[in-house]
Amino acid sequence: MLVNDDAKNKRNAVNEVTSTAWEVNFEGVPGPSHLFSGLSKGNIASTSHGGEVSHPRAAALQCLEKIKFLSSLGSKEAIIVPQPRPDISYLREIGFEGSDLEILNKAYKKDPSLLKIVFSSAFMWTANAAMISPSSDSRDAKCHITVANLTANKHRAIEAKFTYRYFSKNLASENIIVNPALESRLMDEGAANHTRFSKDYASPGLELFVYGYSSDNEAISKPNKFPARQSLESCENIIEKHQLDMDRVVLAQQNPKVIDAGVFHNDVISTGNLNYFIYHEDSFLDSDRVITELNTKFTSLYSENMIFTKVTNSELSLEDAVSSYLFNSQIISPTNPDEMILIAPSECQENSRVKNYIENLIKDTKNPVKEVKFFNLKESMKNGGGPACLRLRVVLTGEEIQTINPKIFYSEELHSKLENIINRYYPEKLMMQDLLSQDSLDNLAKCYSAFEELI
Ligand code: SUG
Repeated sequence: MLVNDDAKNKRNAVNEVTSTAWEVNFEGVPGPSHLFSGLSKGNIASTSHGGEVSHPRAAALQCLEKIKFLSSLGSKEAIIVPQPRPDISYLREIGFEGSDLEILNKAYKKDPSLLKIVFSSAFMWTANAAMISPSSDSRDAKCHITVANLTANKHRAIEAKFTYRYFSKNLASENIIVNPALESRLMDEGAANHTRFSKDYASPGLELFVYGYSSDNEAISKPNKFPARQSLESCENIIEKHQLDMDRVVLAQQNPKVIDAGVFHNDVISTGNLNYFIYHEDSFLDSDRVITELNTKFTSLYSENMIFTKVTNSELSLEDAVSSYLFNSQIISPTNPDEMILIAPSECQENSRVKNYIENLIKDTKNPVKEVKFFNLKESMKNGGGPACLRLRVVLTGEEIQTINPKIFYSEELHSKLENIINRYYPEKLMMQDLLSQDSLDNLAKCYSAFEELI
């Protein structure tokens, strides 16, 4: 991809004017029909907890606790409200007719898994909502958002319509371009397979796109046991749509071996923030090449090296990595880029090998991680979603933030309104059959109109 000088000048000029930018976390909130449905093949937590009783109220309150804490540290937090469920439109599209309750009963009789799809609360994992390139990265100096099509799983593919409406309504402007999901052939799971590196949030960044297979090139190896969810072609399509230069992009293939070990998204096995990347040695098919390319491109941008932590099998097995979700921790640096905080799931604290690993990481002065904070997100974790899955990172300049709907930003007031809705409408315990009544449908409808009024 060639860059013309005009575009480059424009990009540099914009960077000078908008020298302040923030990473805004767009946080997901579980819905009142949060269930353990065992829907995601290759996601070991989801399949192993399928059918258990869920706790929607606790699920949502656990997430709010995390958001409140991040906000108290100075992190900019925005909320993506739960998507309305059940998604009856999907059942109508595939031929069911009648009132909502009649449709649900007919679908349940035909195939109970149809109900698992339409009641799914998987939208809470907003890291899968979209792929984002900030304006400092693109040739047209605009922020680009491409909604993920999530075509690997039907219960996730139904999210794209609402997500597109949400971003179009609350973020889209002359400088923030919201693209609809890619055609379904190009399988895309959003920012869970994408990490951006930079010196500070305002500077042009280096974007890492990770794929699990190629739809067009049979020679590219595939996992044997579990499905790969992100195609090389979807990454290429987004790189082009977002107007990124290849000298600031790195493409990496997930190691099929890790997909078969339960790494259905790359954010289950590596993560980064600013100039720092922590990854398991088995993350990529050619991890050494990926790391060298990242460092070479980062150095040519900033004349300084990136900082890497390679976690070896002897330090932590893939099994420990997947069961504890260490790599799905959020790494944040709300005040100082050299002082990063790991926001880890409490499962990391409960596994002594992982806990020791984190303690040593913090002691080691060669990396910027200075502190860890553990969160109980068990209701999300039982479906395979850790702290990082629950947020979508969007780097925005001060000017761009001004153009966004202010109602979506987290505040104490929004917190208490969300808490009230959750305490009022969310069941304490839930099994799918509990949802098949007019009372339950009425309760869900009231709950969603309360959310709609908020934003
Ligand atoms: O797509 N789980 C989600 C978890 C997504 C995690 N996100 C990131 N890694 N960024 C998924 O597999 C399980 C739903 C259920 O079984 O009820 C589910 O969809």
